[in-house]
Amino acid sequence: EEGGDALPLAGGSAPKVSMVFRKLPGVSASGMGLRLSQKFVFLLFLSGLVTLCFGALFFLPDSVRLKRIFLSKTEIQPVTVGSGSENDVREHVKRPKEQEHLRGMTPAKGDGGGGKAKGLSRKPSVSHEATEERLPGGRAQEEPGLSRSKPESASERATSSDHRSDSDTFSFHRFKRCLAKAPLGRDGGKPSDPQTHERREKVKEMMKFAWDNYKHFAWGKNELRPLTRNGHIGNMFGECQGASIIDSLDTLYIMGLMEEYNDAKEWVQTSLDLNSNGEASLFEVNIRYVGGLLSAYYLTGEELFKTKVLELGEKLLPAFNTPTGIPRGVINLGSGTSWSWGWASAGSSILAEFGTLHLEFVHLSELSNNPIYTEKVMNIRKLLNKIEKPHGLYPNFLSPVSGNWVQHHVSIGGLGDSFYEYLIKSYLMSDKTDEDAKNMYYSALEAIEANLVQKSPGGLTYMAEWRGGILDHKMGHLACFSGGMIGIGADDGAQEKRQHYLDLAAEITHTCHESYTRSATKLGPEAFRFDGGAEATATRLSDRYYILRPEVIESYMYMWRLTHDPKYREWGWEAVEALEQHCRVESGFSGIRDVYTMTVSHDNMQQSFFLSETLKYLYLLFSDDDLLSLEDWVFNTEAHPLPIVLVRSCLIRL
Ligand code: DMJ
Repeated sequence: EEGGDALPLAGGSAPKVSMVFRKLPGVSASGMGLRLSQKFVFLLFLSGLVTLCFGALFFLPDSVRLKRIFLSKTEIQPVTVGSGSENDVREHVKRPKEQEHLRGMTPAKGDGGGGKAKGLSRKPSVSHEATEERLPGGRAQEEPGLSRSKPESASERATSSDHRSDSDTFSFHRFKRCLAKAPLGRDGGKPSDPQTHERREKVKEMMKFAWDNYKHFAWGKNELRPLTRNGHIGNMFGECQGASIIDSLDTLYIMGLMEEYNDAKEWVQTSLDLNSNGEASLFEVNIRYVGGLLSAYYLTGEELFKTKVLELGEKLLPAFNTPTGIPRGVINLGSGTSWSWGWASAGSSILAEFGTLHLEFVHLSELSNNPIYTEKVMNIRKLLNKIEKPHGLYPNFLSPVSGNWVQHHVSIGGLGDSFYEYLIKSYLMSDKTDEDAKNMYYSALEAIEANLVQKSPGGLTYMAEWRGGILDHKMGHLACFSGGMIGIGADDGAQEKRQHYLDLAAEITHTCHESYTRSATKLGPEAFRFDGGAEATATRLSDRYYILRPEVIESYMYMWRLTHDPKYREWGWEAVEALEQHCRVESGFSGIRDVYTMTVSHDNMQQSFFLSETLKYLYLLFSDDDLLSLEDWVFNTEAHPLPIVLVRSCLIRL
């Protein structure tokens, strides 16, 4: 203590300092005359001060350059946005959410957009009116400068860097202002002519009936069994439950069934458990759960849906851990292990499964500001673009290990279908910037036309299947979506082919309608043939069933929007009458085992896609075009509407 270890101060001497401190009680002669504990407290105070100053930088406006300097590299991430090109990379600086709240750019928790506080109340409730208030119609049109603009050019992109930090975190409020039309249209899409209105009301009643019975007998289960009046769990979603609820959220919402929508939302909040095990289909979970939750978020702005979908998205990523990055078909959401379907030859992955992730994954990146989802699907795209294709066709099975085709079976129906759908829809959803998707789609369509499209002796156009060069003259109900697909893609092919594609779309839709009219029940079989004298009819007993599928009605809806030919509404109404007559049972709707007999036998299953797709497409068919306008939305393959990501270029300008 006598100053032996006192530090000499500049210009001073140790003994002097020691003397000064020696006069103070409790002061040591060690260090600067401070005791060890005092040095510790002093250092603690100093480090606290430094942390405070540094932290304060984050609360300063964006323009403060210091902030950028202090941000670490990991916080500046490249994000590819649906361009299909590796060069289309934008930098996005992550910004803490709190800052946006301070600046009033995004709703603070609990306000109209996020609804978090509402979400915390025991019974979250939203009325259509209240939500409509939050979704004012046509704002973008009313405010010059806020309307949709063409995607920015490379040079515009370069100069827009100053705005990037304003657009990196998704803001639901700004998103709404970027839509060309209010999502629900002017009056919820109410048609002006009384007959169409009456038909639309009928479809709404069917939805309510299907929902009420599901709620009563199968609440929380995946589907309703309407004859035995219980729930079906199945194993497509692992141990995830409530598929009918997730699939119904957006349908209930657009129909204005708000009490039902609120029940569904409350279930998501209190009971949707994503920490489950079991074998789940990556494809089914993606199109129904991810798609359903994304749509629910984009329509309502409820943060709950966004939180859930981002939680789920992360759980799907391990499926991509293969040598090629082509995901396997089955995943355990709990453990993250994944494997191929036992029935898929040589451990292969299926084209319609790994090729039907793009739309949802681009939106997962949009909402999470994490490029990983887009990277995963762009990698699939790249591999498919590069690989050699027999006659330009895409076979249905690919090895996730070698990246080679496993069999040469090509189909626009099951196993292949939605891969083609997602090519053209990726292009449309990217606000027509994803040139790779467009080129791949048109090349595929050319190959399909050259190899698969056939004309029957009776003059019906159909899509045959291809087995290593040999045609199977069969068309599945699933393949009937292609009328709508070719229709919505018609505008963007070579100019002179526009009419050609519209005609082809109309012919395919007509053939699918024929498959309905040629049955006793006026519902279409699972597959119909064009050989052995058959024309659009099922020849095998095993193909005669109808499980409430949407594809034919889906094509009616698109063709109606594209042509306004009244026959499509008439055909839709025929389907409503047939559904009512043959599929409606006392406690819900059921598929039937044979469309060719009037003594129907029910399969006791109300599929969740009946609520999500069949009834939604019918409702849209009898609504005005501004309800979920095709200018703003694309529908995923389960009919969940996702916004066109033009929003991003618009957001940058706001
Ligand atoms: C739906 O789950 C989707 O449309 C999927 O793409 C194919 N089949 C069913 C409906 O038939």
